[in-house]
Amino acid sequence: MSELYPAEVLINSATGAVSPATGRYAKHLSELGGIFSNADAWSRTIREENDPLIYEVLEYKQEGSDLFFGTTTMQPGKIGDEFYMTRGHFHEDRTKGEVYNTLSGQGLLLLEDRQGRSSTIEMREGSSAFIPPDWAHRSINCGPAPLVFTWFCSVAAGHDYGQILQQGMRKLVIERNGEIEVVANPKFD
Ligand code: PAN
Ligand code: ZN
Repeated sequence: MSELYPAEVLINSATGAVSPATGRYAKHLSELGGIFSNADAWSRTIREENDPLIYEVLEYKQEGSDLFFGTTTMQPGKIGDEFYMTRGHFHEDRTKGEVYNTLSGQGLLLLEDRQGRSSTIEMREGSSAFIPPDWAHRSINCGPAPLVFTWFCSVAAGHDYGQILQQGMRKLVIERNGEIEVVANPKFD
Protein backbone atom coordinates (compact mmCIF):
# COMPACT_ATOMS: atom_id res chain seq x y z
CA MET A 1 0.00 0.00 0.00
CA SER A 2 1.32 3.47 -0.85
CA GLU A 3 1.97 5.85 1.98
CA LEU A 4 -0.69 8.34 2.93
CA TYR A 5 0.25 11.82 4.10
CA PRO A 6 -1.50 14.82 5.73
CA ALA A 7 -2.72 17.40 3.24
CA GLU A 8 -4.47 20.74 3.13
CA VAL A 9 -6.95 21.06 0.30
CA LEU A 10 -8.47 24.43 -0.57
CA ILE A 11 -12.07 24.57 -1.71
CA ASN A 12 -13.64 27.65 -3.22
CA SER A 13 -17.22 28.02 -1.98
CA ALA A 14 -18.36 30.06 -4.97
CA THR A 15 -16.75 28.11 -7.81
CA GLY A 16 -16.20 24.65 -6.32
CA ALA A 17 -12.51 24.77 -7.32
CA VAL A 18 -10.45 22.15 -5.45
CA SER A 19 -6.75 22.75 -5.06
CA PRO A 20 -5.00 20.43 -5.53
CA ALA A 21 -7.50 18.26 -7.40
CA THR A 22 -6.63 14.71 -8.42
CA GLY A 23 -9.58 14.12 -10.72
CA ARG A 24 -12.36 15.93 -12.53
CA TYR A 25 -15.15 15.45 -15.01
CA ALA A 26 -17.91 17.54 -16.51
CA LYS A 27 -21.38 16.59 -17.67
CA HIS A 28 -22.95 18.46 -20.55
CA LEU A 29 -26.63 18.17 -21.38
CA SER A 30 -26.10 15.75 -24.29
CA GLU A 31 -24.54 13.27 -21.83
CA LEU A 32 -27.66 13.29 -19.67
CA GLY A 33 -30.10 11.69 -22.08
CA GLY A 34 -33.12 10.08 -20.49
CA ILE A 35 -32.97 11.74 -17.08
CA PHE A 36 -35.25 14.67 -17.96
CA SER A 37 -38.95 13.98 -18.54
CA ASN A 38 -39.31 16.34 -21.49
CA ALA A 39 -37.23 14.78 -24.29
CA ASP A 40 -38.22 17.51 -26.78
CA ALA A 41 -37.06 20.27 -24.43
CA TRP A 42 -33.86 18.28 -23.81
CA SER A 43 -32.92 18.06 -27.52
CA ARG A 44 -34.06 21.63 -28.25
CA THR A 45 -31.87 23.00 -25.44
CA ILE A 46 -28.85 21.03 -26.70
CA ARG A 47 -29.39 22.57 -30.13
CA GLU A 48 -30.28 26.12 -29.15
CA GLU A 49 -27.89 26.53 -26.23
CA ASN A 50 -25.01 24.61 -27.77
CA ASP A 51 -25.00 21.67 -25.35
CA PRO A 52 -24.65 23.57 -22.06
CA LEU A 53 -22.54 22.44 -19.12
CA ILE A 54 -24.83 21.08 -16.38
CA TYR A 55 -22.35 20.09 -13.67
CA GLU A 56 -18.72 19.49 -12.90
CA VAL A 57 -17.17 17.18 -10.29
CA LEU A 58 -13.68 17.70 -8.82
CA GLU A 59 -12.08 15.32 -6.36
CA TYR A 60 -9.17 14.90 -4.02
CA LYS A 61 -8.06 11.31 -3.49
CA GLN A 62 -4.80 9.85 -2.24
CA GLU A 63 -3.80 6.54 -3.75
CA GLY A 64 -4.58 3.84 -1.19
CA SER A 65 -6.91 5.94 0.97
CA ASP A 66 -10.24 4.55 2.18
CA LEU A 67 -11.86 8.02 2.00
CA PHE A 68 -12.03 10.71 -0.63
CA PHE A 69 -13.89 13.96 -1.08
CA GLY A 70 -14.56 16.68 -3.59
CA THR A 71 -17.06 19.15 -4.95
CA THR A 72 -19.94 19.16 -7.36
CA THR A 73 -20.80 22.47 -9.01
CA MET A 74 -24.15 22.63 -10.74
CA GLN A 75 -25.25 25.31 -13.14
CA PRO A 76 -28.73 26.84 -12.82
CA GLY A 77 -31.36 26.11 -15.45
CA LYS A 78 -34.33 24.00 -16.44
CA ILE A 79 -35.31 21.49 -19.09
CA GLY A 80 -39.00 22.11 -19.63
CA ASP A 81 -40.24 22.67 -16.09
CA GLU A 82 -37.60 20.38 -14.46
CA PHE A 83 -34.55 21.91 -12.82
CA TYR A 84 -31.04 20.85 -13.80
CA MET A 85 -30.04 17.75 -11.85
CA THR A 86 -27.35 15.11 -11.50
CA ARG A 87 -27.78 11.58 -12.87
CA GLY A 88 -28.49 10.15 -9.41
CA HIS A 89 -27.23 6.79 -8.18
CA PHE A 90 -27.14 4.11 -5.55
CA HIS A 91 -23.72 3.11 -4.28
CA GLU A 92 -22.50 -0.24 -5.55
CA ASP A 93 -21.57 -1.18 -2.01
CA ARG A 94 -24.92 -1.09 -0.23
CA THR A 95 -23.27 -0.57 3.16
CA LYS A 96 -21.70 2.80 2.22
CA GLY A 97 -23.37 6.14 2.88
CA GLU A 98 -22.10 9.65 2.14
CA VAL A 99 -22.19 13.23 3.45
CA TYR A 100 -22.93 16.35 1.40
CA ASN A 101 -22.28 19.87 2.66
CA THR A 102 -23.64 22.81 0.70
CA LEU A 103 -21.28 25.75 0.25
CA SER A 104 -23.35 28.08 -1.94
CA GLY A 105 -26.54 28.25 -3.95
CA GLN A 106 -29.82 26.54 -3.24
CA GLY A 107 -31.23 23.21 -4.20
CA LEU A 108 -32.78 19.97 -3.09
CA LEU A 109 -31.24 16.61 -2.43
CA LEU A 110 -33.72 13.96 -3.50
CA LEU A 111 -33.31 10.53 -1.90
CA GLU A 112 -35.08 7.24 -2.39
CA ASP A 113 -34.62 3.77 -0.94
CA ARG A 114 -35.23 0.42 -2.61
CA GLN A 115 -38.66 0.09 -1.01
CA GLY A 116 -39.74 3.30 -2.74
CA ARG A 117 -39.60 5.67 0.22
CA SER A 118 -38.64 9.21 -0.84
CA SER A 119 -37.10 12.06 1.07
CA THR A 120 -35.86 15.55 0.25
CA ILE A 121 -33.29 17.60 2.11
CA GLU A 122 -32.83 21.27 1.46
CA MET A 123 -29.43 22.28 0.15
CA ARG A 124 -28.37 25.74 1.28
CA GLU A 125 -25.20 27.33 2.55
CA GLY A 126 -24.05 25.60 5.72
CA SER A 127 -26.41 22.64 5.55
CA SER A 128 -25.07 19.11 5.67
CA ALA A 129 -27.00 16.10 4.49
CA PHE A 130 -26.54 12.58 5.76
CA ILE A 131 -27.13 10.05 3.00
CA PRO A 132 -27.71 6.64 4.61
CA PRO A 133 -26.39 3.47 2.97
CA ASP A 134 -28.57 2.16 0.12
CA TRP A 135 -30.50 5.36 -0.50
CA ALA A 136 -30.25 6.65 -4.07
CA HIS A 137 -29.40 10.34 -4.22
CA ARG A 138 -29.70 13.07 -6.82
CA SER A 139 -29.01 16.77 -6.37
CA ILE A 140 -31.09 19.44 -8.05
CA ASN A 141 -30.24 23.10 -8.50
CA CYS A 142 -33.47 25.01 -7.83
CA GLY A 143 -31.90 28.47 -7.60
CA PRO A 144 -30.74 31.20 -9.97
CA ALA A 145 -27.00 30.75 -9.20
CA PRO A 146 -24.58 27.81 -9.24
CA LEU A 147 -25.14 25.20 -6.50
CA VAL A 148 -21.82 24.15 -4.96
CA PHE A 149 -21.47 21.32 -2.47
CA THR A 150 -18.75 19.09 -1.06
CA TRP A 151 -19.18 15.35 -0.68
CA PHE A 152 -17.25 12.91 1.51
CA CYS A 153 -17.39 9.25 0.72
CA SER A 154 -15.74 5.87 1.02
CA VAL A 155 -13.62 4.99 -2.01
CA ALA A 156 -15.16 1.52 -1.86
CA ALA A 157 -18.71 2.90 -2.28
CA GLY A 158 -18.71 2.89 -6.11
CA HIS A 159 -21.58 4.16 -8.28
CA ASP A 160 -24.53 2.18 -9.56
CA TYR A 161 -26.36 4.33 -12.12
CA GLY A 162 -28.39 1.60 -13.83
CA GLN A 163 -31.65 1.59 -11.93
CA ILE A 164 -32.14 5.36 -11.72
CA LEU A 165 -31.20 5.76 -15.37
CA GLN A 166 -33.73 3.13 -16.47
CA GLN A 167 -36.61 3.89 -14.13
CA GLY A 168 -36.05 7.46 -12.97
CA MET A 169 -36.85 8.50 -9.41
CA ARG A 170 -40.30 8.50 -7.90
CA LYS A 171 -40.34 12.27 -7.45
CA LEU A 172 -39.67 15.11 -9.88
CA VAL A 173 -38.61 18.60 -8.83
CA ILE A 174 -40.27 21.17 -11.06
CA GLU A 175 -41.13 24.84 -11.20
CA ARG A 176 -44.84 25.59 -11.44
CA ASN A 177 -46.22 29.12 -11.34
CA GLY A 178 -42.87 30.36 -10.07
CA GLU A 179 -42.86 27.86 -7.16
CA ILE A 180 -40.56 24.89 -6.56
CA GLU A 181 -42.63 21.73 -6.29
CA VAL A 182 -41.81 18.10 -5.57
CA VAL A 183 -44.34 16.03 -7.50
CA ALA A 184 -44.94 12.34 -8.18
CA ASN A 185 -43.22 11.01 -11.29
CA PRO A 186 -46.09 9.91 -13.58
CA LYS A 187 -43.85 7.05 -14.88
CA PHE A 188 -44.53 5.25 -11.58
CA ASP A 189 -48.36 5.45 -11.81
C1 PAN B 1 -21.29 12.68 -5.81
C2 PAN B 1 -21.92 12.59 -7.21
C3 PAN B 1 -21.86 13.89 -8.01
C4 PAN B 1 -22.47 13.72 -9.43
O1 PAN B 1 -19.92 12.85 -5.92
O2 PAN B 1 -21.29 11.54 -7.90
O3 PAN B 1 -22.57 14.87 -7.35
O4 PAN B 1 -23.67 13.06 -9.37
P1 PAN B 1 -23.90 11.73 -10.23
O5 PAN B 1 -22.74 10.84 -9.92
O6 PAN B 1 -25.21 11.17 -9.75
O7 PAN B 1 -23.92 12.13 -11.67
C5 PAN B 1 -21.63 11.39 -5.09
O8 PAN B 1 -22.73 11.23 -4.64
N1 PAN B 1 -20.68 10.43 -5.05
O9 PAN B 1 -20.95 9.24 -4.49
ZN1 ZN C 1 -23.00 9.12 -3.99
